[in-house]
Amino acid sequence: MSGKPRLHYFNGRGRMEPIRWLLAAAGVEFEETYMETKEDLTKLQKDGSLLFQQVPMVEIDGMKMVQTRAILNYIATKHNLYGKDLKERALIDMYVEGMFDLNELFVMYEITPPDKRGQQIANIMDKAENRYFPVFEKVLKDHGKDFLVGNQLSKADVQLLEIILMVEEWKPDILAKFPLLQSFKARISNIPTIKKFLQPGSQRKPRPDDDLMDKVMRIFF
Ligand code: IBG
Repeated sequence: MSGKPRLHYFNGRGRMEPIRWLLAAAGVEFEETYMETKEDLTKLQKDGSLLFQQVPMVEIDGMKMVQTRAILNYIATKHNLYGKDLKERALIDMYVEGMFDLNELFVMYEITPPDKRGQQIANIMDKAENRYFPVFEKVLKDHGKDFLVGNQLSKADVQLLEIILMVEEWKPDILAKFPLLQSFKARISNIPTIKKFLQPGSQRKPRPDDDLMDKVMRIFF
């Protein structure tokens, strides 16, 4: 075994992408095994690798971890990306849960029928612009610091950049009304590990296309 974490998922964003982002931001190299068919999922389910019969699953430090948030919390704690005390952690949790709610809409997009996709994207853009981004703009404005919590990089910053870039793929001017999120984006994108992850050829996954959406349907439904 190489000692590198191994990620088990399909070759797309879904619920695994925040895990890829966090490992990359922490400077951790990782390997991936992609499921291509329902049989690949069934095999993992039958061999006892998946506690709740679900992926994402990450082999890390001798464990087979499942549950996206548990995996993220483990990586964040291990790499000091989870605040310095209980109150910072509480803030990080609140911000990240909001981001998960927004991200979940993107995850669901991957299984949205073609005739409903336009409506789903419109809903995501509306939620980003009117519910979530104003909150993070205000957080940055109120404390005047470079990072969301405690003036040091945390998993909340990494996840916010991920979601800003996802929303911008659909609405490039989404940050027009959010000057502090614009500078936040530039700052976090420039952190060396993250900058590297943003380069072409990294393990970052592209926006889902029709082929990927078909594959997801075939594996899970
Ligand atoms: N709470 C779990 C987590 O956060 O990890 C949920 C995990 C989950 O929903 N996994 C799905 C799964 O393994 C794959 S995400 N399902 C198999 C099963 O038998 O339950 C894929 C998915 C997408 C979009 I993308 C909608 C639904 C599923």
